[in-house]
Amino acid sequence: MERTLSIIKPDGVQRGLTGNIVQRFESAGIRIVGMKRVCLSKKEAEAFYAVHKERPFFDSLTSYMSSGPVVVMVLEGPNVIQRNRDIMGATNPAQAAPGTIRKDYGLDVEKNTVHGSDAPETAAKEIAFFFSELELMR
Ligand code: IDP
Ligand code: MG
Repeated sequence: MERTLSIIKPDGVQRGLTGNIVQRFESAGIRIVGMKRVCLSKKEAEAFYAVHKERPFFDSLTSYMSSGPVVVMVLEGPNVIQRNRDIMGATNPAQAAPGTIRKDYGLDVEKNTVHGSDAPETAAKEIAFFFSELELMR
C-alpha cells in the first residue's frame, strides 16, 4: 500500500473540474484518504516547489500556483504514485497520452491541471507539507 499527494491546480479548480478528476481516481479504485481546498501564498508555493528553484519557470510557476484555490488530496492504493502519474499524463499536455487528465484538460506546460508526487520520498514530504498525521488517521 502506498500514498501520494495529488493537487488540482488553479486552472482545474477554476474551471470546475474537481468532481471529474476525483471521479477518475475513484473509478480507478484509488482511495482518497485526505482532501481539502487551500489557497497558497507565493511563499508557500515557493516552499512546495523548492526543488525547482533554479529553473527558469520557478517564478511564473509559483505565481500561478498561488493565483487561486487548489484542492490537495492524499491518494492511497497499491503502486499509487506511478498509477497517479499515468492517470495525469505527461507534464506537457501536448505530449500527454489520450485519455489522461493533462491531455483532456491541460492548458499548457505550466497550467497542466494536476500535480502528482514522483517518488516515495517526495510523496512523504509533500503529504506532510499539507496534512498532519491526525488528519490522515482512519
Ligand atoms: P511534473 O508536474 O509532471 O512532475 P515537473 O518537471 O516536476 O513536472 O514540473 C513541475 C511543474 O512545473 C509542472 O507540472 C508545470 O506546472 C511546471 N513546469 C514544468 N516545466 C515547465 C516549463 O518548461 N515551463 C513552464 N512550466 C513548467
Ligand atoms: Mg514533478
